[in-house]
This record gives sequence, structure tokens and C-alpha cells, in this order.
Amino acid sequence: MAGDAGTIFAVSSGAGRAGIAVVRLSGPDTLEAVTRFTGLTDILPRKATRVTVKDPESGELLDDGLVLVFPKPRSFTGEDVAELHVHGSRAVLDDIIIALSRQPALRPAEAGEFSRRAFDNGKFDLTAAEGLADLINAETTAQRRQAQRQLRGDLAALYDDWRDRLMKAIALFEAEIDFSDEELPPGLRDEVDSAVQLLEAEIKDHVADPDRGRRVRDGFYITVLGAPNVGKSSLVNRLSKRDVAIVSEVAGTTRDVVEVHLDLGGFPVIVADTAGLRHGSDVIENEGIRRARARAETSDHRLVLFDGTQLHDLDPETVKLVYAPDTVTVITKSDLMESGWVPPAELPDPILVSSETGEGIEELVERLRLDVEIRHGGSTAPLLTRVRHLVALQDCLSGLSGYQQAGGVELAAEDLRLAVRALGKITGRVDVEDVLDIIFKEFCIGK
Ligand SMILES: Nc1nc2c(ncn2[C@@H]2O[C@H](COP(=O)(O)OP(=O)(O)OP(=O)(O)O)[C@@H](O)[C@H]2O)c(=O)[nH]1
Ligand SMILES: [Mg+2]
Repeated sequence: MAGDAGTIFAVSSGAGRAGIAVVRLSGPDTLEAVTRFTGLTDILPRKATRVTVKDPESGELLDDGLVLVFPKPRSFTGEDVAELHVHGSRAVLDDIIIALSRQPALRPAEAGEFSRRAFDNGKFDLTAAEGLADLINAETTAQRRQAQRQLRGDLAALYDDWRDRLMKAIALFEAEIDFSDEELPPGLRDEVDSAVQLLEAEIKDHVADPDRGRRVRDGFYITVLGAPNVGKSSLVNRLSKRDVAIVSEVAGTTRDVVEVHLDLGGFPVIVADTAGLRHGSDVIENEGIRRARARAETSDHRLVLFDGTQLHDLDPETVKLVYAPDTVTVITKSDLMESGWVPPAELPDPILVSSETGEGIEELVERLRLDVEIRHGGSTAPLLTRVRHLVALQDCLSGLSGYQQAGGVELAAEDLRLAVRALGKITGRVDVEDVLDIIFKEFCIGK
């Protein structure tokens, strides 16, 4: 990212035709540029003002619309910001962008540059910046909620609280080193020890299931498994309300893993259709079966399908699969089944569906949604959402355990500093040394 300040501009609304599009500017020459394009000075901050947008060179009318100005520091980036709301056509936007580009003081923004400036100006911490990116990419309700919590600063508050407590522990500990030959309140070391232990327990709890937040962010994986011809592809098509996978009466139709992305009651899921499990007849099919099994193992949930017209002839290998955790047993083709059928004893708690008539599909979706919700924990506690955070928290934990095992006080202090630095890296807000300075200044021990 080019670090130079300058004044940047970009179309901030989405691609394609739209009623309205927003062109945003940020930087020291923003207000001057607005004047050049609209002829207006002293525009009321944060109030929509009707304007005509003209090419400053040719004087040609480019469009009419609204302008909003946000003088620094009360803006998204912390700099002077303006938004031009114009008609969202390619022609209008292209001509405005070309005219803006001709201004020597302005240049097009790079990807993420507005947010980068907001971060540099202390508008938010790194986790909030990541939350904003997630919110922009959110496709389901659960993704939106998680991203908004992170953007709001829930995650930062958690990590900042841990960092503050660790800072205090360090300050106490350093005091003990510095004043070891003088009178010190008794029990100082015990206080540090118990603070570190408590912190360690809380962080360990937070990282215990690092995939929970990740699943909401990236999606839950569900694999559809079963013998050839049981109706796996038909079910995936029914669930996605589209014809994504080829369906035929030929056993062994599906060869590869076919993925569909769905919104399941607000949760993002990735359903994988797979090759029918059998002792395959050719090399390609065998590879498909290997992939099916591999995908099933790494999935969050599995659906194991059995053909309702073939329940007298269950494949023992497939039956074994239903006893894996997070697995739902599904009996297919209910429209072809005789009334009075009895569910086989080997299949626990099956859901009966027909991809032909849609029977049982709602029940299946509800069951999956509940399973996903249980796995997600339904918790509102901030969740770990990124590997970056996990790595830093693991560094922090190794610092804390290093402290507990350290031979001498110098080493122990270094371990604590390592732990606090790792936490600081997650939010990226404050330089660790700065905070240490503040804490030491506030630390009244007569020094
Ligand atoms: N009547 C009825 N037929 C179904 C239903 N589900 C699937 N079928 C039929 O069963 C046959 C096999 O369906 P597929 O969805 O291709 O089965 P599959 O499990 O994906 O098969 P492979 O990819 O070969 O492993 C097709 O002829 C479907 O039309 C159902 O609910 N009712
Ligand atoms: Mg198939």
C-alpha cells in the first residue's frame, strides 16, 4: 500500500447499474476538489446538499446529485471526507472518475486504502478493520451478526482487557525486580502468579474451539454420502433449488465432489454432493469415492442417505457411517415407499425425504439448522475468527507458560513481555512499549 497521504477517490458503491452510486474522496484536498466540481464552498458538514457536478476543465455537466462532507477528524478515515451521490450508470461514473483523475492533487484509492487510513488515524483497531471486511462480504444473517460484533469492538475489548491485565501483572513483577532489596508489600509475586494463571485459563478457553467463529465466517461443511443411486444429487439439487448436479438412473453418475453454497436459516453452509460409495468399477470412480470419504472426514456435518425402496438390502459399510458424530441419517425416495414400512433397527432416528415431492425437506433443513446452531454455540461471546488471532494467542500462551516455568526473574519478565506483545499484535492499536511507559508512570511506588 502506498503510504503517501495525498487525496484519494473511489467509487464506494457496488459494480453494475444502480439508481445511485457513491464516489468517495478522502484527504487534505477533498474540500477544494468538491468546490471545483460543484462550485459550492462552505457546504454544511454531514448534511445532504443538492449539487450539480461539472467537469472543472470543460464545464460540462456530468450529473446532478447530492454531496456530503465530513470535515476531519469526524469522518470514517479521520481525514476530510466527501461523498458524491450520483446516478449509478457506467457512463456517469466513468466520466466523473476520469475528471477526478485529471486533478493533479487527486489519485485513485488503492484497495482497502480508506480503511487503512481509518486505522492509521486511530478510528478503529485491526480486529474492527477485519470485522468491516467481513461485514462487506457477509452473505447470511449469522455472518452479518458476527462481523458487526467484531466491527463494534467486542473482540478488541476482550483482547484489550487481557492485555491491560497482563500489563498490570508485568508492572507488579518489574517492581519486584527493581525494588527487591527494599521493603515491598508482601504477596506481590503471588498476585502476579494468580493473575497469569487466570488469564491463561481464559485464553485457553477462548482458543479451545478455534473453528467456531471461522465456520460462521467461511461456512459450515456438510457432506452428502451414500451408495450409488440413492438420490444424493437429487437431494442436493432440491436443497439448493437448482440443477447443480447431474441426476440419472445410472449408478455412479457423480464422480467428483460438487459444492453448493446455501444460506441455511441464516448460517452459511457448503453442501458437497459426492460419488456413490461402492467398490468402484473404474479408476475415476474409485478416485471419486476416495474424495468423498476424505471430504466426509473434514466436514462439520454429514448426511448419510439410504434408498427407501432398498431398505431390505443395507450396505454394512455405509451403515457404519451413521454412527460418526454430527451425522444425520436420511431415507430417500419416500414417494416410492409402501405405506406401513418399518425403519430398519440399524438406522437411528432417520429423516424421511422425497426430492421428487419435497416431503421431509423442511424437517431436514430444520434439523441441520439446529445442529449448526448447536455447533456454533448460539453464544454471543466474541469468537475467534481468524488464524492470525489464533497464532498470536498461541504465542501469548507460550509466553505465559514460559513465565510459570522460568528459572530466573529476568527470564520470567521477558516471557511476560512476549505474551503481552503477542496480544498487542492482534489489535495493533497500541505499541506495547508505549503502554508500558504509561503503566509505569502511573505505578506509584515512589520511583
Ligand atoms: N421417485 C423418486 N426418485 C428419486 C428421488 N431421488 C432420486 N430419485 C431418482 O433416483 C435416481 C438416482 O438419483 P441421483 O440423485 O442421481 O442419485 P445419486 O445418489 O446422486 O447417484 P450417484 O451419483 O450415481 O451416486 C434418479 O433416477 C432420480 O430421478 C426421489 O425422492 N423420488
Ligand atoms: Mg449423484
